[in-house]
Amino acid sequence: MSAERRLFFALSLPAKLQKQVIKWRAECFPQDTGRPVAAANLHITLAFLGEISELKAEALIRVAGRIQAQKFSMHLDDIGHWPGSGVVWIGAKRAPNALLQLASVLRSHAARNGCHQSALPFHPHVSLYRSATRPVAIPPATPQWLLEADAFSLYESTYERGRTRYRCLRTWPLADASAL
Ligand code: 2AM
Repeated sequence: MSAERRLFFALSLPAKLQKQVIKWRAECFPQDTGRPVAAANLHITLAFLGEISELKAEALIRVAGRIQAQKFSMHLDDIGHWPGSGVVWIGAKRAPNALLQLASVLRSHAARNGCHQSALPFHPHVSLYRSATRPVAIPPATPQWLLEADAFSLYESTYERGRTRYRCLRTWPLADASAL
């Protein structure tokens, strides 16, 4: 029997934006805020699939390739802390419809393929810290970065030598609105 892998669909952050976020984070949060997420791991999860078989992964790769979704841009203008999960995040006060639609389609395909989906509403965010269980002084604002999303990807999450790594398995382009 083939091994299961921990997979998720996500939007990546361009390398330049990753660097800007990391620099701002170091300037704005105390060092003991929590476990900082590595620059290369900054992303917006669209649909979490959990530990799944190769067969399920192949089925989801096929459906992802048939999704027709459009490009969008979003302002990363919101910051928050979820003490329960220990996540400090940045996100969007107003998530673009194209993003919500893409996540919704991916999450329903995931559910149809037997991947349990959280009952919590989808709240697009970039996790900056994990294990932040104590109160966090949240900076008043982000630098209002603009994230231009022109593709989405399937990632594998692995844990090796004490480090979480996300490996991009496949990427699909998002279309210009005029092409749909
Ligand atoms: P996050 O989106 O809050 O950062 C890979 O593990 C990604 O999937 C992480 O970004 C993580 O959280 C998200 N994730 C992990 N477990 C999850 C779960 N049970 N439900 C939804 N998302 C999850």
